[in-house]
Amino acid sequence: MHSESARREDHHGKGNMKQVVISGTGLYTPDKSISTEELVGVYNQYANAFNDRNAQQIQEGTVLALEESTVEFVEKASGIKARYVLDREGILDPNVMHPLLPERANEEDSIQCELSIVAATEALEQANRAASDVDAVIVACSNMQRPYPAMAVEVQHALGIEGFAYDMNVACSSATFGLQAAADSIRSGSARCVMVVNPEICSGHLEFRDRDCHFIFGDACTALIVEAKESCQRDNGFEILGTKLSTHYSNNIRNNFGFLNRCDPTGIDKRDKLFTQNGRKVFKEVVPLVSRLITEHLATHSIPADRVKRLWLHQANLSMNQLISRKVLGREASKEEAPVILDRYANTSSAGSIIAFHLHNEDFREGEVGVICSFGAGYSAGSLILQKL
Ligand code: CO8
Repeated sequence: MHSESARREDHHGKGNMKQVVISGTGLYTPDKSISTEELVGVYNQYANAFNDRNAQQIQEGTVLALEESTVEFVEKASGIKARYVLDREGILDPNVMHPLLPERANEEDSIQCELSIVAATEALEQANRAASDVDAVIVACSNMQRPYPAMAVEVQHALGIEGFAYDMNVACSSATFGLQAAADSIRSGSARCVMVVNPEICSGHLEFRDRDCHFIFGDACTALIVEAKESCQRDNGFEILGTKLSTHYSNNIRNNFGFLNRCDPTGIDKRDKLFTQNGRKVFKEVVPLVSRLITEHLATHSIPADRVKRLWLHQANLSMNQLISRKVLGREASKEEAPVILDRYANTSSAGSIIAFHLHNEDFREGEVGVICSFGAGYSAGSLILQKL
């Protein structure tokens, strides 16, 4: 393959390029959780109150009655049984139905910074690194709680890190895109050790009053330390054999909230200022896109599917993951081969595949190979082939 197109196809650590490793991972899990039963309960209280309030219009046919949500549907359609959240009270109050997270003064750590520090501290410990060893921070997630100063610069400051930091947003693929940026920085020499953090507060951009999606998301934060193999302080991390990213424009997952429409005087459709999706289309279109991405990526590295010990997939929908694994492996994947954390965490956007990796890699032996793969709005998808050192 022509070298330039090979570089575009896949960023890998062969030839005279520096070998790059993930030397540590960390996870922040909120201490509060909401079961699907509780969430369905509050939705149904809201729906029944709405129907009572609009009984006459419903009878006249000018307003559509809201149907009840059911635990059976949610568990069957998505595989989600519970989700961790930063605030239960607001979400479970039928008169509020969103997290109550008071704004903080400029002098205080922001919420995303606070979560990032917890996950980052665990990742640093695992990597046998101090914050002073890190020289770049990438905060990569679906939504930043403010546009600037960058959350990443705040995290950098809070941890006492020198060097540079920046935010990036590629929705559910933010972590894999951030990891490729980190690996590229190390190979190019612009950084020696990079921290990638994914503080996902999905409950803040979810409409809990929408029956079609009220159950989908949860909150969590992941962190990873990426560095050159030659100077790594841990001898049993994971080498990044290659990264491959792919994007295709789609309107099927959107959030139109932005600085130009905050005070929209026409108030066209406030519902579009939170997460919206055409879930069925996403399912249909993303499954082939992602299975092709992983299959082609493995082929670039001459790695047959049966050499892959584990797929740490984005956690959006159980059937979706089962289908993707089946297409990649050519057979059903066991729970060990494609671990699921969706049942307890729900979809935590970019943190999902990293949570699966963080919680399910201890049994890897030297030379064994696994794939982290994310997918989501954009559409965006990212694949990382990892080999245990
Ligand atoms: N309870 C009972 N019934 C329901 C409910 C409910 N809660 N919701 C819908 N139904 C009904 C519908 O009314 C419909 O009824 P009918 O057949 O009579 O019309 C029936 O169930 C089927 O509805 P759907 O077609 O909507 O259901 P699906 O089987 O498609 O399942 C899912 C819905 C679970 C949403 C599924 O489509 C899915 O998971 N799709 C993939 C989604 C996905 O991967 N999205 C990626 C999003 S991640 C991302 O990138 C965004 C990042 C930004 C983070 C945002 C944070 C907030």
